[in-house]
Order: sequence, then C-alpha cells, then structure tokens
Amino acid sequence: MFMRMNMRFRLLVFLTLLVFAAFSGTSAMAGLVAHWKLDDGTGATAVDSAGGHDGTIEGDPVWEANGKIDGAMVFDGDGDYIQTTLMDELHTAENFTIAVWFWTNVTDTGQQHILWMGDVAGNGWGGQQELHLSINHFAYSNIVNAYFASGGELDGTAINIVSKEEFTDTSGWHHLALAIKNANGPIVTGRLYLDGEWVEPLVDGFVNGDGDLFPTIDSTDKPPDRTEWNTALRIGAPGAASRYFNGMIDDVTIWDKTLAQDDIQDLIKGGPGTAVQPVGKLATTWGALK
Ligand SMILES: [Ca+2]
Ligand SMILES: [Ca+2]
Repeated sequence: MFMRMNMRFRLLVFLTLLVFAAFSGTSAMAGLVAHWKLDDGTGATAVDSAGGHDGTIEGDPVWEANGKIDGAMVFDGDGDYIQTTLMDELHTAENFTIAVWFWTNVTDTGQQHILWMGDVAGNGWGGQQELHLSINHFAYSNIVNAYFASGGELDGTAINIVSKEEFTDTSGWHHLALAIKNANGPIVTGRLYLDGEWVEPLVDGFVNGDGDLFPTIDSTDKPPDRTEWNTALRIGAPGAASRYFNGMIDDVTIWDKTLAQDDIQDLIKGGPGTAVQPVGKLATTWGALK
C-alpha cells in the first residue's frame, strides 16, 4: 500500500513538473538566443537578457523611457549604434529570425540600417557578405528592405527583399522581422514581415552598375557565404559607410528558428514569450505595450 501511494505521489510530482515546464518562461522562449529590451535607461551597455550578448553603445544615442515596450533607444542618424557580441549563433544557424521595433524619422533620404551583421567592410550594398534590415536600399527610397547576401554575387545567390509597397510613415512604431529557412541551402528562403504582414517583394528587380539583374525574389538556389562574416550584430549601423539609423529602436530579438507568421503576430501582440508557447495562451505580461 505504502509503495503504491509512493509511486502515485512520484507520478503526481512528475506530472506537475511537466505541466509547469510546458508553461514556464524558459519553455515559452525556446529558440530565443538574444533579446535587447533596451530598457536599461542609463549607461553605455545594452543588456541582452536572453543570451548574454550585451551591447556596447557607440556614438551618442540616448535612452528613452517611453519606447514601444517600456524603454527604447534614440539614434540621431549620425554615428550612433550598438555593437553587440552576437556572433556564433547566426554564423551557423540553419534557420533563424531577426526582429525589431522601429520608429524612423525619415524614409526618403538614403539607406538606414536598423540591424546589421557581416563583414565589417559591408555597407549595405557592395561585394561583402552581410545580413541586414533597413529602411531604403541603394537606388530605392521609401521602402523597407531585408538582405542576406553579397552585392557582388548576384543572380540566384541573394535574398534581397525590397518592398513593393512604399513605406513612408514617420509618425509611429512598426515591427520588422526577417525569417530565414535553410540558410545553408540548397534553397534558402527568406520572408520579410512588416507589422506581422508578409512584405511582397518588388518582383521586377533592378539593374546594378554591371548590368546584372539583382534578384528581389525571396529565395535563392545558392546560400550566402557566412564564413566571411567577421563582425557581430549591430543595432543602428552597418559595418562601413555612414548609413546610420535615424529614429527609435526597441525590443530586438534574435531566434535560432524560423518564426512563422502566426509566431511573429503573437510576438507583436505580447512580447517574446508568446511567440513559441507550446500549449494554450498564458496571459503573459511583457512590459507595457503601447
Ligand atoms: Ca524596451
Ligand atoms: Ca550621434
């Protein structure tokens, strides 16, 4: 009798732990490798609350108490960025997602990098391998752009999504996410989401200085070469060139999985924990959503 009760007790404890694990924060955030909340409010460090890849603040950006989710950081478009130490995870991840809240002050004056990673000589366009989310791209203004490629390797080797629809809003927050699947090929796929909606690429592409059509499709038959990446993720600037972000950035998250559209929409509604909750929906509070 005692033995049977003991077994039942153990089973009860086991099941309780199982349920707790399914709903715990750790499980809910599986796949989250970095999270810069930008709630720090003071000092020269942007803490990564998920993966320990703290960022060093360069230039003179300022902390803002009223961001999208609690605090944020304000960049003036002149020399401001955060240099994080996120390197290895995106070097090798077969699937990954980068996501960010931004509020840009300008949309019609050249390329502004929101998130960037790659060869330090990369400037958002050129022969270097890099990854970025940006406002505007090369010859295009008033668009959003996602890029996982090298400008020196064109047809079939790049993910370069230029939004078909214009983006001109300078009066509010927007969420931008790039979800990459099968980054090592043979077929790499990228999906760009603006405010949780799929961004239709400018399918016609455009011609660069060499007369080659740069594909603005969202898949490629040859993966970009990440072995040339030598600089960790930056928030607000590329490796080279003065293409700094002008506006506010908040709640940067990096995932080692390809978030689906539903996941991204959950992320927008409720913060990082809700994107991958395995069972049901908890009333997760993730700061004060504006
Ligand atoms: Ca924040
Ligand atoms: Ca500045």
